[in-house]
Amino acid sequence: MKAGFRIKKRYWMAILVLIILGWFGYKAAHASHQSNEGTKFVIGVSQANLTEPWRVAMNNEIKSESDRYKDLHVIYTDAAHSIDKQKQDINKLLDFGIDLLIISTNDSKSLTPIIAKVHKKIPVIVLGRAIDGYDYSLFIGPANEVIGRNAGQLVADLAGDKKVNLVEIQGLSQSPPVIERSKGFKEIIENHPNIHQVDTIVADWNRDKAEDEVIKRLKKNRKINFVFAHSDAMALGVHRALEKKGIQGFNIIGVDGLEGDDGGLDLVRRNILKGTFAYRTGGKESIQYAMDLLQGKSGIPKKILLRVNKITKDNVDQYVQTKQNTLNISKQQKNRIELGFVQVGKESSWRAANSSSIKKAAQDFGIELKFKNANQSMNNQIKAIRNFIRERVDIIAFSPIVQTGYEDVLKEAKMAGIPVILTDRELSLKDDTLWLTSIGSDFQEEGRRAARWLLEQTKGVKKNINIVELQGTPGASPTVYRKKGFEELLRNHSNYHIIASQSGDFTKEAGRSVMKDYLEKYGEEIQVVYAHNDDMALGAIEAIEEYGKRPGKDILIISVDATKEAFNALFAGKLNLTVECNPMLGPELMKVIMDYTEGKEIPVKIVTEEGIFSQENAKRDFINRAY
Ligand code: GYE
Repeated sequence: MKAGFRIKKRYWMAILVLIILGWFGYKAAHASHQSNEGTKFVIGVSQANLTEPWRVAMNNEIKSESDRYKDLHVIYTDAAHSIDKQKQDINKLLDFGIDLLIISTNDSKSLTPIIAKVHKKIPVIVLGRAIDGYDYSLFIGPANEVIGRNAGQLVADLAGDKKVNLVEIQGLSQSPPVIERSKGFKEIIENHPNIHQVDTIVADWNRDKAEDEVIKRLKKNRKINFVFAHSDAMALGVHRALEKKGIQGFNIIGVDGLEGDDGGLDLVRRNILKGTFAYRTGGKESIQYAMDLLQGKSGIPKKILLRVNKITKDNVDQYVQTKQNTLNISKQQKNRIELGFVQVGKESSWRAANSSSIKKAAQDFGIELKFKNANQSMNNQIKAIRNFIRERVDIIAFSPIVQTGYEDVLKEAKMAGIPVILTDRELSLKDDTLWLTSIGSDFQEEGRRAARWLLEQTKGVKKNINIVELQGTPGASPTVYRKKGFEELLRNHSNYHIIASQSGDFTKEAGRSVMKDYLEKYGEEIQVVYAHNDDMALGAIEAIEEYGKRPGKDILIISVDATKEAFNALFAGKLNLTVECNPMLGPELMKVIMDYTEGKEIPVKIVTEEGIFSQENAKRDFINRAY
């Protein structure tokens, strides 16, 4: 009897457990269904790993921002450092039917193909680390070269004239932030003969690896007194190694500036780090832009580079308190925002398209626009900016004719509490706190695209190829960087020679007259013209025809801008390539102004989307052109 009773009791217990499990299972399913109730968008977040504190902070930012949208559901995956697993994660997210992918990768190459494939189906936001090429909707990440340069400058400031034996501690070898931070860092320290980089340690962003490696190096070189680590986590590893060895007096500089115990800000406060460079992870911005993309908003750029803030003992507490980009204007106080805009001039058809884009976007966004033309004179621009300051406009935007000479007037605007936005062209000023953000093209990449096309077209040609160059306005950022990018790729090919290079000031007339001189001087030797904009190229085409040669056939013509007139020259077979430089910056300018008035974090650089147009693909794209 007893045994039988025992069996019955177990039987009923099992039934009871099953009922309880079933009930919780139903609740969980119903709850997840409830949490999906009203879901309009599903975003997939593919994270490379969650062992790097920076990525944990990034996911937390994504979570807190996405919680603000009731119609949004987010699914997270963690690849745990495995490239293959991240590929599987991406496919799993696609199988869930996500509407948009946010992905943060470890390196730049391995996932580029699968991201390009996904981008053909749904929008893709690449977050934190760049990938090769441009097959994605939007990249959001820190201005890594700025981080490197600022870190180099901080070492120089801390060292003064003292002798420095420095070790650089890098993250994952060949990852974009490592390459860019290292490049910026070396650009600065190579100008300081007292600073010697005696070693480089690759610690894969890993704190413990940094700790182990630096102990080995210290045995070889006891004179090390400075460390620049590409992340605060690795910097902490160095500190722990030195503490174990009882070594004092090291100057350690990190990057990331995260909150929390052992975060960069805490390490600076505790004087473990002499400095770090804080920037937002981009998690919050990725959700904001994802919703803009999913809702079909205009003015979405191609790249967003996040502002970098140098943090030392002097400003660490003030940094934490200050709300980034605090406004002295708010929408409820003013029904319309007043924007003072100072244009370069009327030198090119690109400029005309740029001006009309800004005027139309101001109307579309309901922003009151005060528009001034400087007729290619920097003094006129400075005068116009001063007038806007006197008139107390809410915000100033302008396209600097040249890269230098505006520091004083920008300081006056900052003193007056009027934020300034750079559009189109850039400044070479190191102090990037003098402007809110810079919206425009990657001019150096435009130069590379021109060279890449030429190398492709002349692949296998062994004989000398002589190029004449028509430069833009001397000292203007497009001139400087289109030249730099073009030369960067040709440098490795000894049979390409730039036999002449002169400014045509971005105008058709000057382009024509300079080309006339080139033809008189070099005649038959010229095989290629590289013009920094279409207007000068069109002037050169006229000069070549007058000389009796066939532009586009006897002499290859390569230019930049991709204006309507350039397309007509492509169709006529007189131009061979025009690299797009998008002048339609109006929507992005007005959108960033609206974001700013809403207190959103504003990136330091916003890069526009661009392509290239040859005689082969021009017809297909011409009809959709806005300029
Ligand atoms: O290429 C040229 C204009 O600043 C990118 O200026 C712009 C350049 C453009 O005159 O046509």
